[in-house]
Amino acid sequence: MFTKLPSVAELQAKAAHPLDMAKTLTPERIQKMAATAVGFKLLFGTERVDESILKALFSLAREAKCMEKMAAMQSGEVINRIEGFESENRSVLHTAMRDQFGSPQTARPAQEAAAMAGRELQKLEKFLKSQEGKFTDLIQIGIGGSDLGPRALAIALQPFYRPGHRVHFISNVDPDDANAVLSGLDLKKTVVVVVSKSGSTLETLTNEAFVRTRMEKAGIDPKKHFVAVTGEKSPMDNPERYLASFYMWDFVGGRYSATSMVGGVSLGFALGFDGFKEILRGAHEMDHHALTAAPEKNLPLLAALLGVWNRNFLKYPTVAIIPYSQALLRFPAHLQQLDMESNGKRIDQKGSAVPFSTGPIIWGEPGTNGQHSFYQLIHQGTDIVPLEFIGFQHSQYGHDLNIQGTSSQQKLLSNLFAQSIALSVGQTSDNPNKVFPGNRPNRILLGDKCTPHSLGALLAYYEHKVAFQGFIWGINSFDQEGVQLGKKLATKMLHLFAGQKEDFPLGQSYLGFLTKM
Ligand code: G6Q
Repeated sequence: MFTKLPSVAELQAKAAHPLDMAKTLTPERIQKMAATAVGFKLLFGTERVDESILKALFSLAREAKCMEKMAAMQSGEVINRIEGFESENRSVLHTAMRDQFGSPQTARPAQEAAAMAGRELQKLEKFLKSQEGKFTDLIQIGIGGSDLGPRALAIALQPFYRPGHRVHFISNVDPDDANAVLSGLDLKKTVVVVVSKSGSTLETLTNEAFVRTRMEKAGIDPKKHFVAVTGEKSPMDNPERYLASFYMWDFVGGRYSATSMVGGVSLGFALGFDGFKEILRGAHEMDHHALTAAPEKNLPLLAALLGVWNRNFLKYPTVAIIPYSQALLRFPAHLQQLDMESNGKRIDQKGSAVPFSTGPIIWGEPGTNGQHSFYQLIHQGTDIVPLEFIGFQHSQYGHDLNIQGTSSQQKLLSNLFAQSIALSVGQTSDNPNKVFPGNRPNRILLGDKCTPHSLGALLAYYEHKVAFQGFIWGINSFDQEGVQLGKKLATKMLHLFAGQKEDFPLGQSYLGFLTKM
């Protein structure tokens, strides 16, 4: 168990006397505490760690067998399980979806999964060619893992879209979501991709019916406009109803599925097949890095260890992820799901309640916008919020203007670096209202430019950071029992709405409020 690992006691002792960053942060430290891989630099001089703490964190990684567990995951061992109890009991092979570029996995389950993904990719390439010129707009209908990752990527990569191609998303069962997207679209030139691994998600099936009906009313044959992405043999696996059907499998979790066909159809439509493959290539390079790089140079492992230091030893309950990049507008929302659904767990892989904190609360917004909103609390509030900044040296469009000696991109980066230093070092003053205590841990992940390739790498960096943390805590990062109870009760509630008999007095009393309004 995590708390019994030998390095934990050492780290606890060190955490009792944390560094004072006002005295610690130097130009040399910023230079030294940096690691580079797959086009990204991780700058962590502003985290509250020194060489001896880092050394103990690397011991922790060794004791928790982080690298062995990453190898087990990527080779397809059954790691999604709770020993001795009914559980999903499967491999975790989202990495196989992008294992198409050399240095392949040699273990049989991983090879087989990569071959299955390869076949779907070939199908996608053919499909995109066959539909060339027919559609200007694509709507993706899906929710949770079948929405957040693909949507975050699609928003981030708009400058790379093929001319005349637009992508839209419908996820919420709120009819206003579908209506807002549908208004203004020429349905004759619209292709709809319905994405549901289970093929049985209420919101998605409802929205599919909603849009199908709209098409039928407009005299359009949905069969020529609807594409399915689903699990084999799911209720949606019915190629008769669709223009094309693509598959995903049990061994790809919803929140890890953006690089499967779950993201493939819409991103391939928008960017072209080669553009989607660039995302996969970037992700694959980060997979290989996570698997093979020494812990001291391994970006996702370093990020995971620094996160564990902040969470379990300095005891901070939340993490803000702040991209200084408008492209990454919805990336924090994807990471919220990725991290909190994976590591928001209270039992270990043997089914015992854990006596320590696991996944933190993840939230975030792009900078500089956040600076004009919640940064007050981050600088001077009573709770310390560690921050993960993401930035890119170059803008995507490259059109920029020099105003008063600096470009907009330079203004963006100035703010990023200034915040990192201000949060770390703080400010003294005779006026208590102008005191900044500093010691707010933060780090910067700096890339060159947000492109399909770098975004694929960034996506995988976070997937592996989350996985490494789960390995350290000994929890199962790949199931999501926590969302089941609400779904079950919502079904009971729906029965009440439909006037059916249902033994659910608590729900009945809520319903009572509606009729009285
Ligand atoms: C992700 C979760 C969850 C899931 C949605 C949609 O890891 O399992 O967010 O993706 O509930 O599920 P379907 O794809 O089955 O519709």
